[in-house]
Amino acid sequence: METVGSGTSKQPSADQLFEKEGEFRKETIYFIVIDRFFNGNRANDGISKQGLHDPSLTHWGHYWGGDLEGIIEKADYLKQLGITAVWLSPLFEQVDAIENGHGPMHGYWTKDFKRVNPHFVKEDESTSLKTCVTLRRMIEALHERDIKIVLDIVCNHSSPQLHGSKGVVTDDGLPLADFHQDSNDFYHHYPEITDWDDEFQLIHHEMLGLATFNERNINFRRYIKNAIKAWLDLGFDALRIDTLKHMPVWFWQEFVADIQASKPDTFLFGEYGFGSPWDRRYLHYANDTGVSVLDFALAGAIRSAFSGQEPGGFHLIEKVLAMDPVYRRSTALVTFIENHDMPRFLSICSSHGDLELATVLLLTLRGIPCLFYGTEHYLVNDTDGGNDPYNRPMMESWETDSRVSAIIRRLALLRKTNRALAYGRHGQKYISATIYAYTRHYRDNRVFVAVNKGDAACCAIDHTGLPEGPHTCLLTGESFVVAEGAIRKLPIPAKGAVVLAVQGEPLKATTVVKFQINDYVTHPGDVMAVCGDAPELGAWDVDRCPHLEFINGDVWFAEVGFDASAGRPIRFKFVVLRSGGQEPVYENLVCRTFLLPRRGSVKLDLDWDRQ
Ligand SMILES: [Ca+2]
Ligand SMILES: [Ca+2]
Repeated sequence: METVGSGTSKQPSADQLFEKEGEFRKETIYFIVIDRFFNGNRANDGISKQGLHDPSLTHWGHYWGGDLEGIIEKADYLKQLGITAVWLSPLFEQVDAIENGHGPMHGYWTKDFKRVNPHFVKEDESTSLKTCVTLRRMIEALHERDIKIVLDIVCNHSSPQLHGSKGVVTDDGLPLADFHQDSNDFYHHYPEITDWDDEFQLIHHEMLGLATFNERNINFRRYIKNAIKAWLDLGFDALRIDTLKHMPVWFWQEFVADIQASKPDTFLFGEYGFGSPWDRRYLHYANDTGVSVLDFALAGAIRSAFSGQEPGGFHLIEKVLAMDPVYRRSTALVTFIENHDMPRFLSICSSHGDLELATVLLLTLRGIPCLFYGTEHYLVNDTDGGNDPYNRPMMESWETDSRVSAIIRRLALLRKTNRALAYGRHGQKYISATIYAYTRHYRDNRVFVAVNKGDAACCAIDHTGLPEGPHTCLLTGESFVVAEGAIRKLPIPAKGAVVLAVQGEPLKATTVVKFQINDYVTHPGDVMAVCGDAPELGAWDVDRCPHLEFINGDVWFAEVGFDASAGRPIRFKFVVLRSGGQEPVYENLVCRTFLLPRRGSVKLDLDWDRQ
């Protein structure tokens, strides 16, 4: 049984707690289904006693042999591809069982949250988190190459009924829970969800017969939180959370608080299946849990724009982006065009050129892009329309010279260096069903993108937002001249794209605070600023205080550097500076206070105070 404080976490010092925030917006994530990536160790293929491994690679629900050694061997490949973070399918030990041809190669039937899946490590090594050597080697191999690692976690459920047993969970090998002998109340005991609009059912009932944890049980909560903290202590940088919507918002708030108390720079994002910005419950999760979410709406819009499944072409994307002000943090949404639960892009739209354009959009629109393994080689299997499990083929190639690989490499590098893609606002410049042109804009950083999924075309862009003179396309090397802010003739070939970029100077200071203010709707000509007692905040002089950048609707954001005031308390409030000699509008409060860390970077994500 888990007891209070039995986790292995070291508590960070007060200084460390505030000097580094979980900033992930510059990253490009690559999602790997471990079993389908690379078989780096053939000796561990036969470890299952249940015949779960299929050496013929024809039974799609069986293990095919991919493992952590495979990730280590391909770490250089990942580096070369240019991605900066990997999301690994769950690593936890699974129930070793198979039913109707389906086993837990996906990793979503956990047996022990403190042990590594033995199918992924050496056949004779300890799978305990405390001692597993291969896991440590993999973390080291990725970190040596500056690749961050996302741990995929499931807190909602363990495993379904398999050979008479259900939800048997151990705590680093010791008995902990059993759905059928649930004397310690670890599980809810309700039937399958039948009404997806019923809040009680969503939280308490089962999904696909999976044994569903009872989050009201403090011992369950301590077990799961301590287990996840132990993984983070090994070096994982972020968490991807499965089935976010099936646990209450208060559970996630407590979870995030405890995780970030232990490791403050942990970025968390979750799966709220098919969440839509028009759905209030989804927005409650997206905005109030402290967990960012996967952007299913944008994925659906990009996919449909190319497949024609829905009419409207690129207007479908416009419609989703127009909803961005409903999010507190739209630039931290995790975006994608395909994943392990839906047919691959090429199954719904077979043109390689379209996949390339969709990848350009993914890597340059707002949000943190997440690629699915194999996208870089046009990997696809169209059996049964490419639905699960046929969307999870084995990786076939390790070349890095395909057109789509080149796009990924160039744009992932741009994301790392140009803050317009990480933080900036989206400005639409031209749209039709087949052509989409837009800019991303943050301070002196600019990125201009035009994508054409139709026949060769030429359009005029009146306000590019780019400086005067020639600009070279990052994808084709072609040159375009901006005169009086415009590109009068922008020819784009059929299924072609143009990406132009201007890089500003990154902000350097002892302490950087990222101020974000939500919930004040400004008018054209208004500028949001942050005004305070520190010299860096203008010492209350509104003519000298730093301005924020408009992001969308009611959100403004900026990094502000502090040197003289680093380590000291600041008092401040937000103020809207208005044009035409109008009085500024101050927040209605005495002041906000914040103790600046001595060094590092922190985020303050605040709402306008009207009192
Ligand atoms: Ca293997
Ligand atoms: Ca639940």
